[in-house]
Amino acid sequence: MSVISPPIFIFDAYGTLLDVHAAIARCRAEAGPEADRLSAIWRTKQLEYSWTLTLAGHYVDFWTLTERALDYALALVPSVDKGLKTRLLEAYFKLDAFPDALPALRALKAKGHKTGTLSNGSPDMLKGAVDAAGLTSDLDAVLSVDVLKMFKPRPEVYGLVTECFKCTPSDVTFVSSNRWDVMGATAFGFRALWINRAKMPDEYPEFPPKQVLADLSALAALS
Ligand code: 2OP
Repeated sequence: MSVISPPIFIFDAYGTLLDVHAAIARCRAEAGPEADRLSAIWRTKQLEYSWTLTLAGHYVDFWTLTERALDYALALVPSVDKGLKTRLLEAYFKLDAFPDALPALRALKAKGHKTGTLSNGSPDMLKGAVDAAGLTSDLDAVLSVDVLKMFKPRPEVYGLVTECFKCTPSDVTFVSSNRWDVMGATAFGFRALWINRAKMPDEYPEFPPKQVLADLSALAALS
């Protein structure tokens, strides 16, 4: 299957450009043997809160949800020192990008594509992480759901992209490592690529990705 590459490439942020497990990686030695379990629970709860609140018609910003999810994870995994909370949150605010993120953005920019990110992240945390990761100058737009007070995968959120770039959904290639986000983007009419770094099984059969890629380095080969 060939990749169709409309001119605008929009990336999910957390888990796609930014490594959500980079925070625990910075404290791994102190966190002990259950460090990875803690990080997985942290991420799962953070997402769960965003979806359940949106379903209930409420909104709490993603940074607050990130802190609450960490509190929950620390309570559930008592072997990890609760004193690491501040360091973990500071690290999350300035997450590392995946090593292939910047080269992929640069390759797309060199080919004349517009690029951006659309994230559930609140504006401050998104700016903090994108700046710290050195991605800012290679992104034409950094879009947060916060203006709408609802989270992906609500269709209104994907509409922020078409509004920002004054384009139609078919002009957009949406890139995410989160299969649920690929579902939302596909349902909205974007051509979505799934970055399946973790080799997870496929889901959401009604809303398949246009293509599955192992990582962002494959994007550089798109024309
Ligand atoms: C995002 O950046 C939460 O990964 C999700 O929107």
